[in-house]
Amino acid sequence: MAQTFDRADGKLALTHILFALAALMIGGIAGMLQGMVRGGVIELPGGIGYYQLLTAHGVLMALVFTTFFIIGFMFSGLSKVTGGRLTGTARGLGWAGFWLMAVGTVLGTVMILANKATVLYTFYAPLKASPWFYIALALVVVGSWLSGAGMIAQYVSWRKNNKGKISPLFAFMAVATMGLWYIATLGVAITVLFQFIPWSFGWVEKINVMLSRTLFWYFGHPLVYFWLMPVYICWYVIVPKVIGGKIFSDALARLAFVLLLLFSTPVGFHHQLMEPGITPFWKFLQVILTFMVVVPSLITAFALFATFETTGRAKGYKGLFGWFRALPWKDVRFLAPFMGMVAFIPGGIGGIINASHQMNALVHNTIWVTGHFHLTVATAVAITFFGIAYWLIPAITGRRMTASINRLGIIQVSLWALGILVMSGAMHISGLLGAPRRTSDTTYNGNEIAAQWDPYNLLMAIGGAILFLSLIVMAVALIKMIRLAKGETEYPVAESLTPAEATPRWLERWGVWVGLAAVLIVVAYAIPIADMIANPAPGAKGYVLW
Ligand code: HEM
Ligand SMILES: [Cu+2]
Repeated sequence: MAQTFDRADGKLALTHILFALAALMIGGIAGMLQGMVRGGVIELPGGIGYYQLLTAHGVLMALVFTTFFIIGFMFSGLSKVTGGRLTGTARGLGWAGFWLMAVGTVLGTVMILANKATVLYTFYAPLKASPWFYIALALVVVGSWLSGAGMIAQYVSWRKNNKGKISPLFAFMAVATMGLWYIATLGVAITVLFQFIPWSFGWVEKINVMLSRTLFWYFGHPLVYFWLMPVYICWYVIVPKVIGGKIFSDALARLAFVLLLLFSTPVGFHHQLMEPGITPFWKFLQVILTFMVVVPSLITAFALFATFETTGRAKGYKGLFGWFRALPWKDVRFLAPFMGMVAFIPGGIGGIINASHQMNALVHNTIWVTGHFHLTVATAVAITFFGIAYWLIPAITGRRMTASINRLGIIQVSLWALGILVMSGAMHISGLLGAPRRTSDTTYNGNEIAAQWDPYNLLMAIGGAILFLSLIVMAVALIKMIRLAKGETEYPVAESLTPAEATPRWLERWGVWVGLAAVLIVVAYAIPIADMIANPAPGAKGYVLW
């Protein structure tokens, strides 16, 4: 019997998802304009600064769209797999978290629009924003902590009522994701509370720049895994069901998540390879740890294709690659995440290039980097989220997904893939030719090398326009979805090929994993951070350069 989605839980999840998509639409306008400006197609009207726009884009896309979507999606899945209903505590914490994050987002956006926080989403010191911008960031982080507490409360309550059983895979993965989030956000919370807020209020004159950047990247790298892990939830748990198959191995999936929890944090220095003030040994160590994340990524690639193959063979498809034809190419619930997987192949390879010290020297701060993360977060992650939205919204609002929604979805994600191919491809090439990221249109006084970038700048603008068109199609689909007829839409959650008893219990020993994660963080960070505090550079006053 189809189980209707709990209405109160549906409302919590839907509010998060719609908030996320609103941020995506506004961020998308900014992104499209950036492409146009860089391509020399337009100039910004009304005194809007390029960096102001870029700050809005980075914050709304990388921080707001992702976080709200992830929290909404994970609450919905928890409700689904842990008995069809969130406990009052979990739901209450979810709403409290939502409101804190929403207030923080609005406050932060107002500060950016007022041109009082044009510091980009990385808010590097010594650029100094209004203190209210940092307070806004703090509200978003604290809000997400409440939501995380809600999810963990739900998981704990399930385990209490199901003693001795292994938890549902979705719930395990959601807890691992939020566990990583708690570890990661500790860094950003410390720098915002103890460095940026006192400094921007003028209570202290100077800021320790190296320390603040280090704490930012202590957060900034695991942030990318916080985006990716919910995507992996979809790839591991949702996609197998959509294609009519089963999860290849429950234990392997859990192992991948445990490895992500361990190796996502002690690696932030790979964003600081070009910075003085960190000795090469610590950079080397963190780069080695960075490459450990390749292991869970390859596990994931293996498990997914194993699922595709076993499913196809079970349906009777023969030959080495016959199973490929068994995949439901005309189902947006599959096509979108599959496109995400494909984008993640060059995205992942680019990541390995970026993290390698010598090659980083070539691409650092060029628009190659922007090309890289539009393949990863803006495609592998975003397009998977789009694929989720098309069934999730009808499922949690008790409506029936139609063929026409599916068709719009296919058009939308195909346009997105095309737009990214053009824009991100151009970014990669012109980045290799030396074009800097985070720069408005400039000819560098007619410089020859800069002239080489011109055709790619134009391609970026064209790609950006296609991406924006994709968002318009999505807006149309959203309006249609709200007006769908009442009915049922499946919330796809796959079962495992292997029996649940086959999963080793030690995978669920959180104390061990969090403890090991802490040990790795201490090994990678304790000495260099102690050094930054004990032997600080002179410290910087704040600058407002916009
Ligand atoms: C309509 C779709 C999009 C377009 C046209 C677009 C375009 C751009 C462009 C042209 C830049 C580079 C500007 C520069 O360095 O000078 C940029 C930066 C960026 N984009 Fe996008 N983008 C889109 C979607 C997204 C999405 C979905 C995400 C993340 C979920 C995202 C995250 C970012 C981030 C984090 C930056 C870097 C900001 C910074 O350097 O401070 N973008 N985007
Ligand atoms: Cu990183």
